[in-house]
Amino acid sequence: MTTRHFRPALAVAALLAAGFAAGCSDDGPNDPNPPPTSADVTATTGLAFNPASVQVATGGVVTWEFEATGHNVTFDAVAGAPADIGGSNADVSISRSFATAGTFPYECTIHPGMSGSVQVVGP
Ligand SMILES: [Cu+2]
Repeated sequence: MTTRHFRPALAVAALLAAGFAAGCSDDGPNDPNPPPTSADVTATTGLAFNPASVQVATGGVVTWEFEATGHNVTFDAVAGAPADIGGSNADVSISRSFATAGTFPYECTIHPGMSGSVQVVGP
């Protein structure tokens, strides 16, 4: 009889423990992983920015690594966008820092449809 009384108690304890564990997991959004301070984008010979979208923290740096085909990075007219990487750039890496939070779409004006965006997150 004694053990029968203990078993439900143990089951309740186990459920409470599981509940606490789930509660801890749910606290995750209160302490999200911060966005990275840097990101790399490859401007490929296949006429694409890879990845097409990157995210960095405010003040973060994005480096475009230009492969053998010449490309540029021309930002949409969005307040806070950094200077364009104009002209035709091949076999070189060029960085821009992003001081302002927001979403900054860009394109390569040499290759219609070749576009990407940088999302800058945080205060
Ligand atoms: Cu291009």
